[in-house]
Amino acid sequence: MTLIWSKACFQTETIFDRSSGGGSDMANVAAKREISSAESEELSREAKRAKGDNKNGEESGNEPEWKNILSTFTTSSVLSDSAREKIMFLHGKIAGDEAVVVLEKTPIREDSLAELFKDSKLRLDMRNDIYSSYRLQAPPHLNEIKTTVVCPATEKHVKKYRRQESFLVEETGDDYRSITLPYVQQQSLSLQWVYNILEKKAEAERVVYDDPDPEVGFVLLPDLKWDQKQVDDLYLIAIARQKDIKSLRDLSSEHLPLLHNIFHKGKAAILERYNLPASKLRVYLHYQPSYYHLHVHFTKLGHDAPGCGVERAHLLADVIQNLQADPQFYRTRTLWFPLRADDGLLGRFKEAGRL
Ligand code: M7G
Repeated sequence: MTLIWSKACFQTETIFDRSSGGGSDMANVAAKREISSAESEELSREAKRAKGDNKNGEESGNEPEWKNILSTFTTSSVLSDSAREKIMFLHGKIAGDEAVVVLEKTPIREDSLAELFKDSKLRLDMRNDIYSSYRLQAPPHLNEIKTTVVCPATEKHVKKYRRQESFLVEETGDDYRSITLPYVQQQSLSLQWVYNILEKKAEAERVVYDDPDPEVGFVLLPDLKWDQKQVDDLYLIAIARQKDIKSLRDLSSEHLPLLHNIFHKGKAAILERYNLPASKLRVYLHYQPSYYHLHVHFTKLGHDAPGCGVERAHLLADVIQNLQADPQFYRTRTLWFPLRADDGLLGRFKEAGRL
């Protein structure tokens, strides 16, 4: 069953401005038009806010602003899309800056059904015996598109979203130190968004739980991928306060108190806020992650979250047990993970003759 919680809770979900134009504006993403320099400056400011200046349009304490920073988005390519998942990843430009835009149709919510049936227009496509098919035109507010903007986007962001063939890589502890670590130190995506969260400079009103302890503390909040409209696709992340743990590979038994704390307090906070028991949660770390600052994913069991497959996700419960059995487990064991064809790290493994 779909659970819905307070308006105050889901009003805080938008970290990027969105268009009140909804679907029709989004459908025009490929349309190019000239813009004046004043308009361009305004859009650039908007893009910077979207990038990291961290206000979510609620400064006034009212409804989020509905500005259309995408009205001048020019598409250069569709990076990937899925008709089944109703999602499209686009590469293009906003006011001269490289941008990645993700458009995703949102699930139908149980609490909106009455309004949907009452206020929609229905057009018959075909009828045959007891079978009929219609097009239902819902009121715009029930037909939104979750829109994520990365701007200015780097080449690494563009690669992250481009559909690519993947290869499974085998990494020994030595491979990590000689191939992966040097690459990660040179090439990782910026962690500014993580520091903004830890320092309450961004998404502060979205935080579900905050443990300020510098050793075992963490911040738990909704993941960028979750629109918070229904618990069915719940997705939160717990970001460790310690800044020097890049990934699973850095963990040793000395981090057990931190991992226990995230595991137990994270689950308790989710039970309290969303009424979802631990038995309904998948709690895991990615290896390789995209962002090399320790964080833990909490997703609802049954929700097919991207990256929850066995080739990338490591259950936190297993991680804890492995470290209890062997304090250096993740520093010494061979780990397997998928890399995309155009990932620079894959190139390094090939150069080293490891693939
Ligand atoms: P990951 O395992 O490093 O990489 O997870 P992945 O993106 O390939 O899964 C990082 C997680 O942080 C992902 O689930 C992202 O959706 C999420 N995330 C990324 N950014 C830039 C943000 C952000 O600005 N805010 C929030 N709340 N989550 C983010």
